[in-house]
Amino acid sequence: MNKVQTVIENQIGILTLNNEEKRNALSSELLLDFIEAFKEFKEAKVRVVILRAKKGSKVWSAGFDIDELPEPGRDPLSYNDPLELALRTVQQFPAPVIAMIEGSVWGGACDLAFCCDMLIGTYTASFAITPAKIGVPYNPSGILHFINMAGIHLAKEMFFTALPINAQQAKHHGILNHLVPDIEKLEEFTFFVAEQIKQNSPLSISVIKEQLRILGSAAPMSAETFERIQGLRRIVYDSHDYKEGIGAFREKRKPKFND
Ligand code: LCV
Repeated sequence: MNKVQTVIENQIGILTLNNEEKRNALSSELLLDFIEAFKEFKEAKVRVVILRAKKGSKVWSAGFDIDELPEPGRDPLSYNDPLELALRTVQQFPAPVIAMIEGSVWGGACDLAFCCDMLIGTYTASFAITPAKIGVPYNPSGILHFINMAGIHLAKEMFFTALPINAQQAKHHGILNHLVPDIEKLEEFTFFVAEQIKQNSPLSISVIKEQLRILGSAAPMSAETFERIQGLRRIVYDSHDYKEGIGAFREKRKPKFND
């Protein structure tokens, strides 16, 4: 497991993203290592997981690895893609997962952080939801994570502008549970919270976590409505803008989207 580092200390699993040269972009390789790490944590019966970047990181994660986005015409984020598997791994993990955030969080990495049970960050934390910047669609489960986390108006603003919100805004809107001044305090406080969780019943916590997961996505939807949402996404991943957005990122230039 090269792309993530894991340590277990006093029943706390610590997973550090380890792909600094690509700003912790979520490549398939990293995500498969990530899922493997959670399997180890589960076997070791850890009571809390802390998900972090290396100390001092300016970027917590740059999001989905854009080099791995498929050519137009194929769903870029389908049910069994590694990012989706990783999100469900976090959501279905039987103990709390705390995202400890230092630095900027982009696109799919926001989804990953938002799927964690709590977020604790420093003033360098920021969050951007980026599909419109690259000309890609977003999947219904991800959109629901953003609505649940940010509320509909902030979710719209973040999707439409693709601009980062800063740590204070994130705290104000309840995205960050806690905002602490610097990395030293971030580590100290996150471990303090983890220790508090460890005092409580792991069975009770795991059952309540699962209940919250189910209830949090309890909006009923007909099969026809679901197919319509899927169809809407296809319009984007079959489009000129999809090709242009990814091409522009690779060529390090501003994209020219269709009017
Ligand atoms: C591949 C990268 C990436 C990257 N992929 O360093 O949610 S969705 O729908 O939008 C979804 C599809 C998604 O999550 O898309 C990704 C969204 N992420 C972004 O828009 C952020 C893209 N990255 C950046 O804007 C910058 O890299 C930041 C601001 C994060 C860091 O800037 P910095 O100047 O520190 P570089 O840009 O120089 O990046 C270092 C290397 O990492 C690659 C990037 O291409 C560069 O590679 P080279 O050294 O080969 O030039 N890299 C960064 N992000 N998401 N590769």
